[in-house]
Amino acid sequence: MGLFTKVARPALFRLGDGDAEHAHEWTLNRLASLPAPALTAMRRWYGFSNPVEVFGVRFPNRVGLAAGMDKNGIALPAWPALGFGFVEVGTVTAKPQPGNDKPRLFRAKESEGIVNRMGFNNAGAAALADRLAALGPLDVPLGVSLGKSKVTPLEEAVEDYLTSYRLLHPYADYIAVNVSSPNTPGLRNLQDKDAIAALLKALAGPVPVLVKIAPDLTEPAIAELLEVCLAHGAAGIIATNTTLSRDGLAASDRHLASEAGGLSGAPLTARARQVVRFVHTESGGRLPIIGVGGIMSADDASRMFDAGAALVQLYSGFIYKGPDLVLAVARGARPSRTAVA
Ligand code: FMN
Repeated sequence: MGLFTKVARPALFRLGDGDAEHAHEWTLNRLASLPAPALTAMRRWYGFSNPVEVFGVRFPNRVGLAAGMDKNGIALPAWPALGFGFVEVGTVTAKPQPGNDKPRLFRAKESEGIVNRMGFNNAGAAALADRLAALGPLDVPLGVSLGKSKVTPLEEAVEDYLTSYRLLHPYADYIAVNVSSPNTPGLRNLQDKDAIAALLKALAGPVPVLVKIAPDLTEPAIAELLEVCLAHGAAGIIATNTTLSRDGLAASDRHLASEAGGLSGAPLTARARQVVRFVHTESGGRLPIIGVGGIMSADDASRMFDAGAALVQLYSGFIYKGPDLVLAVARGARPSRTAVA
């Protein structure tokens, strides 16, 4: 059992008992203020090199930080030091917005899950662009996740994404189009054929664009979306976002079933993998996949690779297991022969 599991996690979870979001903010701020020698020491411990090229981008290893952990990019140098081979910042929106009322983040501890309805709380695309300009290039690839501002009507979504894209694409190794958060009313309608086609057309350019999808889509809906992604030059699929399902919650966490929001972590493992397998098979391996959802162990990651993922990302697993998991997944990453690389 590593230092994180033995000491840091219990302390953080106690800190977060009343307010999980407070624990999150506290940790992010600590990570943001780590001095360079500490980052170097961490990197020596957690860094693992196993380079791979996917959609034309070279990754030092196959394990990334999922969107939502560092929405405003305040702790960017810390993530590679914790072993991540790429980082996805955001989701950011064209207009800064406060997100939903608190509380909006709940830990389902027994189930190793998280329920959140953050609602894209973020400082806005321009603030992130300023931060990235000041920081200079990261030494791992940077994905930038874009979402729709809450106040923007769905009919004006393309222009809203485009505003963020124009500000941020110069800093991004890839752009993630988030059309799958359950916490912005109507957002998931943008997964429909015509809407995603319009978005992909508008964002076509030199930077690879990936589409992040929900685990609650039916297979016919995913198949339709994949056709559009292939027709309009999407570079890949990120599967999956959080689920509206409440299956897999342990008895002591059942009270969270009635909280609105998306569920992540262990209850999502099987469904996310199933979606990755479907995307891989249905697209004939033509769309590289970033597999995300319920990766809580190196074994879960191996199964995600076997299902067809070229890269994986962690969110809840990192909260529950800490940086030891990043290293274990990076070390064990052996994508199957069928995975797109
Ligand atoms: N996904 C996004 O694309 N954009 C977000 O802003 C975002 N915010 C999140 C906030 C929280 C608190 C959590 C728990 C997840 C968020 N996600 C967001 C979803 C994660 O990136 C990931 O797709 C999902 O949690 C499944 O992975 P996991 O089971 O490893 O957590």
